[in-house]
Amino acid sequence: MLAACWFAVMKAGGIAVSTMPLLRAKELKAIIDKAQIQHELCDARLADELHQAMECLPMQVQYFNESSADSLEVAMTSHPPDFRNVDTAADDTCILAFTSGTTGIPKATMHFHRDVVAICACWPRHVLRPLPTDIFIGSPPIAFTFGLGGLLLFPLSVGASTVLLEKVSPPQLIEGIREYGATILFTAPTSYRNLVVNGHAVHGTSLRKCVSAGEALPEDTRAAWKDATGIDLIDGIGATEMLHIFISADEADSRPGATGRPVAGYRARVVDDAGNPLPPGAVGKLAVKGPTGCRYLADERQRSYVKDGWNLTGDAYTMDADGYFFYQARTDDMIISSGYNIASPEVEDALMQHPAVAECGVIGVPDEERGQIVKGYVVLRPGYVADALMARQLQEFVKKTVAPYKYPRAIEFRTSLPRSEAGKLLRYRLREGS
Ligand code: 3UK
Repeated sequence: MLAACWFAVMKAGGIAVSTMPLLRAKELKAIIDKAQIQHELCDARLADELHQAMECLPMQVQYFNESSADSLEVAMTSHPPDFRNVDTAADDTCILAFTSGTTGIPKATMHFHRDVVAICACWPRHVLRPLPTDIFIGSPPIAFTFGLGGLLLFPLSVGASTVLLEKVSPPQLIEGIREYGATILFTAPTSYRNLVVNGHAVHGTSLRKCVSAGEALPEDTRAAWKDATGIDLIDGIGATEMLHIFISADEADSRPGATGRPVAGYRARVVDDAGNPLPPGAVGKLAVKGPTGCRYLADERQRSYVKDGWNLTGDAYTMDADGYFFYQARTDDMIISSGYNIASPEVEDALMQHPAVAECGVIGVPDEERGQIVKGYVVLRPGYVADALMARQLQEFVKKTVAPYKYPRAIEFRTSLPRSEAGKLLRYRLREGS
């Protein structure tokens, strides 16, 4: 089954990928413009959305998943099955991957043919170590480079197979794992958290390796997954700009609370605002260097992402004396309240340890006296009542679990939280609404 996304051929040759349903017409138009798309392959079920975005843009569109005489399926039958490979150079751009846009207008990152080969030679070979007999499955769309690597490039690069599910909610993932005998699962921390509820359904299946990326992995999610399934999660931080994972640890090498160490081929360090390396234990900006790196297409923001050859991912990290990297927050998710630095994810982790909390998101909101105060948005588990008493209980719980000054002075109950299709919490949406 082909996931519901579209592929478009750019003027320069190569492919721009994006998943349509999550994009508003405005964003889609910006992507089409930026990549100078000339030909598109689109799922027929998404034709209306594509039309809205296209307006007078001159493009050739071919639809698939439809029965008409001009469908892609029919067009393919008139072509011979063998073809000559296009002659490409290692440093030709082959992918324009659009950033997931958690902060605003999507940026296009250019990746070369050699980058695609490099990501297959680094993290999978040294951390995941898949076998040709493995069957990959997961939730990220292949238009997101986490999914592109995990569900397409990595399995194919070792001769393994992959299951591309169209719908990837927890019950559908479990069904897919059972039906196809999947052995390697790729998904985001929230998805593991939701899957844990059905952990027994995963227990005893063919699943042998589970990869978490896209957001920080809370320790209690890691522990709950291990309890429910017996499998140790493999955490890894990647970025669209870097194409795939560059800090990670395998099951045997992981350390509580740490993302891991730089993947073979990559170097990483924690730096201050001037770019100077900081000693172990200090919180600073994560800087990485390796065979892949950021190349924004025609975007001023290149200058702030890459400095002196180091990629600045926008994450605050610390490193311990053994070279393990510990995630703190996105640098713009550091809350400064009465002069204290408070990392949103640390408060979220604490809230999530409370049995009443199903999901939560923490941001800083403006406050006259303190500059900012910590505010928590909480989705309760069924059976708990969203009232002032519950808010007070959660506040007391955070005071005891982390530190009194980090507790959320404001709590708002919600029935759901804004997330990207890849499962990432969209804190900027919470900020917009605060
Ligand atoms: C955050 C993490 C803590 C971090 C991605 C694997 O997520 C991917 O790419 P994006 O461009 O976002 C990048 C940012 O997401 N992040 C990702 N993984 C982790 N934070 N722990 C993690 N394990 O802020 C990073 O800068 O959407 C992930 C492979 C390919 C990818 N594109």
